[in-house]
Amino acid sequence: IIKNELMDEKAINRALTRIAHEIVEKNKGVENLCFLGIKTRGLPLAARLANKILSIEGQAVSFAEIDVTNYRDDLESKRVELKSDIMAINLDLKDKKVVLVDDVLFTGRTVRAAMDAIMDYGRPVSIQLAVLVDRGHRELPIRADYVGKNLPTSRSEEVIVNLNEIDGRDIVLLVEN
Ligand code: 3GP
Ligand code: 5GP
Ligand code: MG
Repeated sequence: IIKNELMDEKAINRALTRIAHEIVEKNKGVENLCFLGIKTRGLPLAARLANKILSIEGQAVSFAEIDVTNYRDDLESKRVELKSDIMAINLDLKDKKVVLVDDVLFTGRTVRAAMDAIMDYGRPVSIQLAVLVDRGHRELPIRADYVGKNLPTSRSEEVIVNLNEIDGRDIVLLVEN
C-alpha cells in the first residue's frame, strides 16, 4: 500500500545538487575523490553526483559500481565464491578519498560490507558515505556524511526508490508492507 510520496523528481535533483556542493565544500575541492555506487541504484546516483560536480567545479570525478553481496554477514549461502566484485573496478583506490553512494541507508550492514570490500582491495585515504534516504534503524555505529532526506520509518515500512536510469522515473515512495 502506497502511503506517501516522499520525493519527486525535483526534490531528488535538488537533494543531489546540495550533496554535490557539500562534498566539494567538505573536501575543499575534488582532488583524489572517487565515487563508488553500491549495487544497483547507487551507481546512477554516483554518476549524477559526478555530473553535478563536473558542472560545479569543471573537474571530472571517477565513479564505479561495487557489489558487496559476498561481504554481507547475513547471506551465508552466497559466500562460497568470496570473490569481490570490486576487483572489476579499474580504479586504484590508494591515495583516493572514496565516497560510497547508496540509495537507502537502513541497518548499516551494507555499508559495513562495502568498507570491508574496499579495504580488501586497497587502502584509500578516507571513506565517506552519501545516501539519498536515511530511514533509520541502524544496527551498527555507522552514519552518513551526506543525506538527501532523513526519513523516520517503522520497520514494517519500505522506501521505494525509483531512478530514471533503471526504473524510467524519479520518485521516492513510502509503502507499508
Ligand atoms: P537497490 O538497487 O535499490 O539498492 O538487494 C536488491 C535490491 O533490493 C536493492 O535495490 C536493495 O537495495 C533493495 N532493497 C529493498 N528493500 C530492502 C531491504 O529492506 N533490505 C535490503 N538489504 N535490500 C533492500
Ligand atoms: P542496510 O544494509 O543499511 O540495512 O540497507 C541498505 C541497503 O539495503 C541499501 O542498498 C538499500 O538500498 C537497501 N534498503 C534497505 N532498506 C531499504 C528500503 O526501505 N528501500 C530501499 N529501496 N532499499 C532499502
Ligand atoms: Mg541500494
